Amino acid sequence: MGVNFSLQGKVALVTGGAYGIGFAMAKGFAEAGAKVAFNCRSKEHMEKALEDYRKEGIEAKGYLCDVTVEAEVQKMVEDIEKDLGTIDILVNNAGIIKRIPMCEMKVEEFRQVIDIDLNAPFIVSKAVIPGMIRKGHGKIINICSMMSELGRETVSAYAAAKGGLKMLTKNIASEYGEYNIQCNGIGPGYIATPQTAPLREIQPDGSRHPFDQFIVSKTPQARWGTPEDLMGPAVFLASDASDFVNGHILYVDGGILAYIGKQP
Ligand code: NAP
Ligand code: GCO
Repeated sequence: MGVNFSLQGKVALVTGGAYGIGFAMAKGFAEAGAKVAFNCRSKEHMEKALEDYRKEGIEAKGYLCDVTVEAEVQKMVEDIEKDLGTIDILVNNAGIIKRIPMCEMKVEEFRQVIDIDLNAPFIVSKAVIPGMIRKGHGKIINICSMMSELGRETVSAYAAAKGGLKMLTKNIASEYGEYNIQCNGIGPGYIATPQTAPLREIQPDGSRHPFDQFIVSKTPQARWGTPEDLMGPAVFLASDASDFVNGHILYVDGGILAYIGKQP
């Protein structure tokens, strides 16, 4: 029996799949045969995304939905089930970051990051799992982060959320493995998307951003990741090929977590 990486006939929901990492993973799923659904909050982002998917030859279905609002999520899942069928693959990708020194961060700012990056994966998973149980299988992929393992200045809320998301991943794997649902995480390293654009801005003197230089020096592969670097790992964790992988966080980081850094 050959290894099966195909997603033929599967229904995949990628939250926040309008652009960035989510868009790339959804493209990978479509190329592997899946029917793709995605959501975002902005009508403008939605319309641009549908055009971008069409340019890739993908008839993705887009849903305007704020993943922090349970009623919106439940309606979206019902609509996807009517339009495409029961969801086989869920990627909790939608997320934000706020880079503010902790003691300067307002409580509502901290809460907003936790709400989107941690509470929402709970809300969406809770809405999708019953259908997976009925179907007898399911794949949940939570997009964690290097900040599920490490901290750094100004990202306290984000690191707390992504650390929690790592443990939510392990707990879903523990609680629903008996229903043939595998729940794993992907921990991207530093990826060139709109979320990290401020860290890569060219300086007034034309030099690269100091953080850009720092990350490249800390990455054995000496480059930022691209959203496309996440496509293969996502297809693997969404496919039958990973049916006995459960509760695992797959870091796709060019080796940065393994590397102490070059001696100056
Ligand atoms: P991005 O470019 O900022 O895209 C985020 C996506 O999430 C957008 O489609 C956004 O669309 C959507 N979104 C945000 N809040 C939402 C909400 N409340 N409801 C529905 N959709 C929402 O981010 P990215 O860099 O692709 O990152 C995607 C995921 O990977 C995030 O979870 C991020 O934490 C994680 N990650 C990123 C990196 C990196 O280096 N880029 C590394 C590790 C992990 P709307 O604004 O239109 O809603
Ligand atoms: C930051 C970056 C990181 C990346 C990613 C790393 O400000 O440090 O945004 O948090 O987004 O999460 O894995």
